[in-house]
Amino acid sequence: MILKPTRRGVLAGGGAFAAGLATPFLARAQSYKPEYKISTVVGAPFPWGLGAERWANLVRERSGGKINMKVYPGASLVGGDQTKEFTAMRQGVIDMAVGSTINWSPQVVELNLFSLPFLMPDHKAIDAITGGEAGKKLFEIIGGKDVEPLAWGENGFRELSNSKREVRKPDDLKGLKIRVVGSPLYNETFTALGANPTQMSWADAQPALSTGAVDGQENPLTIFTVAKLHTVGQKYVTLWGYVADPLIYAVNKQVWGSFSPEDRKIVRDAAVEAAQYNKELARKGITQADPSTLKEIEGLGVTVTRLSDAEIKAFRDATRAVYDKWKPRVGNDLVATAEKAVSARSS
Ligand code: X2X
Repeated sequence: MILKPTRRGVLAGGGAFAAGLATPFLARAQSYKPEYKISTVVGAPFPWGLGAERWANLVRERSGGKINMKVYPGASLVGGDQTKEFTAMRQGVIDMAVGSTINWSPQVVELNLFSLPFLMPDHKAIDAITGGEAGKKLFEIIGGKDVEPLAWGENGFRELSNSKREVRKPDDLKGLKIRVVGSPLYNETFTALGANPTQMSWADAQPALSTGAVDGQENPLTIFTVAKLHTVGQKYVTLWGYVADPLIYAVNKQVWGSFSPEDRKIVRDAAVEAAQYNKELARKGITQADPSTLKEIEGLGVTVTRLSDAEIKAFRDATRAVYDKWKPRVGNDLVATAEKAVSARSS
């Protein structure tokens, strides 16, 4: 059925020689889908969703409309269960994703690296890991699982919020019900701190906060502001920067293989540019040089607590056993490479 018109078209275009050259091209052109679905957990105007939109727009523009990518936020392609996103992409149920390392860590255990408490003290530390040997190794691992990773974006440093009280020391967390996601590493971290962690998706988290079924959560401040978490009772924010989740821009391998080399370059370059834009947005307003987002949150009547180094050390000490336990699970070499990159980073 498909072959006949193709052959006729090719032969009409100039005989057997041209047919030999042109067939692979036509076969490929025919296999392009009308739409490529990008999965994300949050859409625009979160930096995460804006990055995914930018990726789609750049590719549409540069491919002359041939590659049409569409963002599906809310992990809607996996029924809201964000921890199934990687499997769905691997199986080709979804074509592409801008996914959090946390959500993919149940399938890619090495991605728990970024969830080791207090591994990364600042943005330079994240960049030293993702931009160095450890980042390369992680892309190789993902590349071995039917997924082509293209670029590192960012959700961000995950700060703690709750509805009950200011948290300055581990003891303040005692008995607080905290929503977490992803890997058992989070359960262990919060249990070590005396809190009462409970796993749930982002879709379930907001109603749970709103009804008081849980007291608190941890997420980047851009998620806090855009999702207006102060309206679901989150009155206290502690800046402790205990983990950060990078995002990975990625494509199912079969889809990737179906693109011409020129189109692959378009998709990869666009991912790198969009991820850079995403990172800039994710880092805006939360640094000491530019605290505008922090001010905005305080303006909402939220108490924002910045911990001193000594106060952070108390949390680090309390979670050290979890770090040590997970180090071999993540991979001793990989963690050592990441630790070295962090201590050698430029300041
Ligand atoms: O569910 C979360 O907390 C979120 C939105 O940050 C992730 O998808 C990891």
